[in-house]
Amino acid sequence: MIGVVDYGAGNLRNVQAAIGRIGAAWRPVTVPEDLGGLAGVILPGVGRFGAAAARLEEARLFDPLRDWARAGRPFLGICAGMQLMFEGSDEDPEARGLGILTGRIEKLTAARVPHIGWAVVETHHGGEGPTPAGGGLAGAAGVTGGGALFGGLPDRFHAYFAHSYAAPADSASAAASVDCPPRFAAAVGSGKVWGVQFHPEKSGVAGQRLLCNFAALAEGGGVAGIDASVRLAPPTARGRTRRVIPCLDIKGGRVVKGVRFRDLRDAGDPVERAAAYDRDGADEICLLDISATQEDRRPLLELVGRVADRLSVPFTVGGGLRDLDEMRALLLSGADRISIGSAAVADPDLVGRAAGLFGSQFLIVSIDALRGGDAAEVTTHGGTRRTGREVVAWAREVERLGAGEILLNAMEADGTRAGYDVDLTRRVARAVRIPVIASGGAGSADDMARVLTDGEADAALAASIFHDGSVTIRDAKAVLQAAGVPVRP
Ligand code: 1PR
Repeated sequence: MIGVVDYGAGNLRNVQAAIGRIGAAWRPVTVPEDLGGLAGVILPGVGRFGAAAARLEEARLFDPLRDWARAGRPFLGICAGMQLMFEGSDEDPEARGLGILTGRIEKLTAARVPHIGWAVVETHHGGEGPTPAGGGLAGAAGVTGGGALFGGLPDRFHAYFAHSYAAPADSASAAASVDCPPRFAAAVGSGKVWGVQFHPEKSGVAGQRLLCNFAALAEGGGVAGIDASVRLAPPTARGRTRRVIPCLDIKGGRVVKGVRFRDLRDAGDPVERAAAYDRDGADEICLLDISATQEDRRPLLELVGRVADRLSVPFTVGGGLRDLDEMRALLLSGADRISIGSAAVADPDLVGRAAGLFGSQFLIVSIDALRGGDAAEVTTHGGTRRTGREVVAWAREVERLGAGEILLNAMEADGTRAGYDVDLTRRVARAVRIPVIASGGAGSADDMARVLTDGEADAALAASIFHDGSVTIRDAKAVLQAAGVPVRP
């Protein structure tokens, strides 16, 4: 039995779903007594270092978890959970980490921070770990070295990251790294005590295999596992890649798509569409409840949960979000990140409050941009209300307030298939250091290549061309790769 530490930060559902998918038994750990009888412990992480450490203290789990890992018992920290294994972090210098590993977590100095998306992990053990045996398990209890955790994985593989801080690549405990650049530690630990900066629960087959290996380390075998015969294609890129994001606009429980935010047409069932795009190689799925703000409605938690349960890649949800409780509810329902548009304009402080509580990497601000000549104005309520705010200035402002990414919707281009607004995208991308998702107007994979190169976007979001099947995600990736854009194949 694997324990998953639940310290109230949310986002456990995806870790739990991923463990369930590999056939391992798990239960939540909320108080020290829950640790009794467990074979291994997973410490997921969401939010700021200091807030997460404080929650562990409040739950009286801080010392028991430290003692558990120091005794060499099976332990896996994920993202902020990995960072907590160190002595401290630049994020909250006064907060104390678990001190399982020596060293401190530092602020990332990459070109775009937060670092969000798929990047190539390079393991330090030099080649494949032990080949998984018997149902996809790598080695047995007692196996030490990186091979045990990385069994069945190539020495370079893609994994999904969402973070602004990281352990230095030269940390004594580093077992894998990413050349973002700069290079940082992607995995740390040895024996049965590990931490990974990426999200294995959101990293497709590679992530499943790693979780399976950890379960095997903990249980000493006996996990159903995954199909070990699937060979992972070696990455063609290095470090950070650009993302392709299909978007599901939702109204009345169905996927819809319009042109310039009007004339909506039905485009299928959200759960089926999302699962199909995941299979086709989507780097992330975006779901926007486009009428929630206008209808003054609460988030679609049940639908979000059903979509999340089918996904092995990250899931962003937006539309109608007005307060922290709604955001937390979405996290608990399986969203990995959330997007706010209208509410950010109405209450800019909400951006800072959400970033402070959940972490910037969790928070996207959606900007619906209406072009008028060279200028572009921010609109809200599905493009029906003008705000008088200029788009580039608003982008700078939301970055200052704590947004981790910008979703830039070019309304004039939306649904037209005439190409992205490359000029506006580039102006916004140059004005901020956080990543920018370009949205609206994709007509071909070449359009995506253009907005990811000339437009300097970090991700290309598209809807119409994927919904009508004129371009598949896999084909788009092939074109991007041929154009020299680093992507996850
Ligand atoms: O303001 O916090 O409630 O968020 C509402 C969200 O819903 C915003 O992100 C806003 O852009 C979006 N939205 C509101 N109304 C519409 C509409 O279509 N009537 N969708 C709408 C805007 C943008 C993307 C679209 C891409 C790609 N659509 O969802 O899928 O532009 O389209 P394309 O590739 O077909 O060109 P709040």
